[in-house]
Amino acid sequence: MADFHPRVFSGVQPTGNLHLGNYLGAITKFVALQKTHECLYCVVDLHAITVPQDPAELKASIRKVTAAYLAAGIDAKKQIVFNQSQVAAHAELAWILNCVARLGWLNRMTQFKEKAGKDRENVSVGLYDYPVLMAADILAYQATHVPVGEDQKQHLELARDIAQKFNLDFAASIAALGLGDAFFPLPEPLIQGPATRVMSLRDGTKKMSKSDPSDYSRINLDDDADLIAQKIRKAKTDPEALPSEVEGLAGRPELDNLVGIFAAVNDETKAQVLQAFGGANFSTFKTALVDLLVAKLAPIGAEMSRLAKDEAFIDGVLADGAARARAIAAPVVTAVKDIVGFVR
Ligand code: AQP
Repeated sequence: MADFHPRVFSGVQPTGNLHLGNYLGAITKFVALQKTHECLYCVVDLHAITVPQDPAELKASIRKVTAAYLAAGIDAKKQIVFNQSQVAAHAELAWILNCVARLGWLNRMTQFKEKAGKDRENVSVGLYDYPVLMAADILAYQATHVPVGEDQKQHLELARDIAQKFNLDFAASIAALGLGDAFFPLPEPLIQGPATRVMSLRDGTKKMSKSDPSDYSRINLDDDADLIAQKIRKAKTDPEALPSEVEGLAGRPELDNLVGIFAAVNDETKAQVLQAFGGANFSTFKTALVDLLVAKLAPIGAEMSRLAKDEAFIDGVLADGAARARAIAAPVVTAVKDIVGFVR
């Protein structure tokens, strides 16, 4: 396989309030990776409209996610921050990859099954095709690394399958054009750390999610200190004290979740958290967790609100990022057209 220039791509949907799951599962990784990699961080608005969106709210959410990226520490001058709909390459490549991906592969996607539920006949074709668009997002930049939460693992595997099938189906054409033995890299998912799947504060078996009807199921990035304290105090727990070993978390999903959150925010392991809190009761642990969360999130929330008010600034960041993203994606899409056999 050819050597590919290391490049990171990832995105967040502008579909509501960003929460602690998005932050720990994705955004903190984005911030860390920019020290070592060239990165593109996208606000995936084309993905957002796979389910109905109010146009005014969508616009506000695109700006809010951008503000969250910046407030969390992403440097939009060094890296590329943009919204997907401003770069036509995503939709263009998605169509070509639709003709590479197999129906049987998409039929196995668990996120579609969960989101469509019983209303399968009435959901949009876009919701079904979401993973192919996600493959196009990544491959339009020949990205090699994709930081995501655990829930996106299956979609990443599909993106690798699509890249591999394209490379194999068009191997002769790729070679004839002098493009080496593979055109697309097989993108690596980066899913690491103690909080790759942050769970609902109300139910330790359900993922923390923007679309959960209960706001008490999640900590939003712009919740104030009082609300964070209330939500953690009300978070579901059990009557036992905290164990001293990680094995003691088995069968206690809500506790496991809170310990994972503490560990991720404090940049330590669950074992280290339990060494410190083993034997403590929940109120002691929750108080420490609130202090930790408030110290971490309050400055981000304040900066997000400040930035989100400056629409002209945010729109400028997105326009600049989109121009730089187009410059990387355009030659990739042109090469794909040549490989496939289009006249241009
Ligand atoms: N609970 C989570 N724990 C860890 N990581 C998570 N991510 C999402 N939820 C968690 C990661 O955040 C990134 C952006 O997610 P997204 O907004 O693109 O899509 P999503 O996974 O559909 O987010 P939600 O909150 O669950 O939205 P709804 O409710 O609209 O479906 C991804 O890297 C994701 O893995």
